[in-house]
Amino acid sequence: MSDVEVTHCGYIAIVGRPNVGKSTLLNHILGQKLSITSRKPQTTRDQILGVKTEGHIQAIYVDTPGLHLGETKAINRIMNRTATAALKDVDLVLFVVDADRWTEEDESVLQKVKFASCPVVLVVNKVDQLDQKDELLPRLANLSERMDFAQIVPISALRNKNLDRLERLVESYIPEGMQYYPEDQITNRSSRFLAAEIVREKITRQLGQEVPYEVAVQIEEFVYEESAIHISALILVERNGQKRIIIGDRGEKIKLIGKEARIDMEDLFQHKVMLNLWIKVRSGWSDDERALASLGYQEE
Ligand SMILES: Nc1nc2c(ncn2[C@@H]2O[C@H](COP(=O)(O)OP(=O)(O)OP(=O)(O)O)[C@@H](O)[C@H]2O)c(=O)[nH]1
Ligand SMILES: [Mg+2]
Repeated sequence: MSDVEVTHCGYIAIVGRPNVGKSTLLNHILGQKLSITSRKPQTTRDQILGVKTEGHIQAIYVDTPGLHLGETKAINRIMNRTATAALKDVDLVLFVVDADRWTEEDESVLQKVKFASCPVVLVVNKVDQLDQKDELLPRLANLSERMDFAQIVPISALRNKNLDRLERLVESYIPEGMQYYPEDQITNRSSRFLAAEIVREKITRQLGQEVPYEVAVQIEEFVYEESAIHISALILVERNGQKRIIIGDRGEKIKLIGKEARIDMEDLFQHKVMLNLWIKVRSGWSDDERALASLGYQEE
């Protein structure tokens, strides 16, 4: 007779400064696009869980907003606090850095992860961007002196390089325990949240120098019908100029944003989607505690 199967379950925080590739890493580990990404810093704004269950092992990855310096708006404080909170009560920290550079913001993340009560693995991402292959080893040696890391793993999240090795390493840190999520569940976030995030990603990618955190998306309608999911999303921006950019000449940009968002939503929900977008200027919302609370961002 077989006895009770032993299961493993653990939390892994993915932290680092903005733009190092944390969300890209999560998506490539899951093999599914869950967390939004862009070339601009401060793309991820909320903590999001990505759950990967393989046989008896469940890995719960926590993607976090990039820890950043020098911004004082309420939204920035909340984002930094969200990222710092993820360092507590996890079984492992993946500290992600860019192979190409070490900045003041990396240093400030380092000072925080030093206080984590669990092992910290340094993940050196974007190795595909190094001009010379022989640059890597001296860089890793240099990084290894900054802290007593459990391991250092060079990867390219975008090109799926060395992710297998990283995942096997992560598994070795996952303790025995009951699995929190059913094996087919990949996130703790609702479909509404994911839909809003997809719209925000498409907008972020269209904006020029404008900062992504000045755009918020609120789902006003999410109705599932046999024929299609009907979704209405309200886009909030800080300034008129941003509204003009998002709408574009004769509404071309917003049409494109809507089309790209719909395609991603259909892919994620595996269902036809009818998407409506609205846009409003509400200046100062990203520094307004009440407006933030109504959008789901709470200061404790
Ligand atoms: N060349 C290269 N680019 C990468 C790699 N991983 C991520 N990127 C790119 O880096 C940019 C930032 O990636 P994100 O995953 O959004 O970064 P993030 O750390 O989640 O950023 P925030 O959410 O703003 O903190 C995107 O343009 C990615 O395509 C990589 O391995 N190689
Ligand atoms: Mg991110």
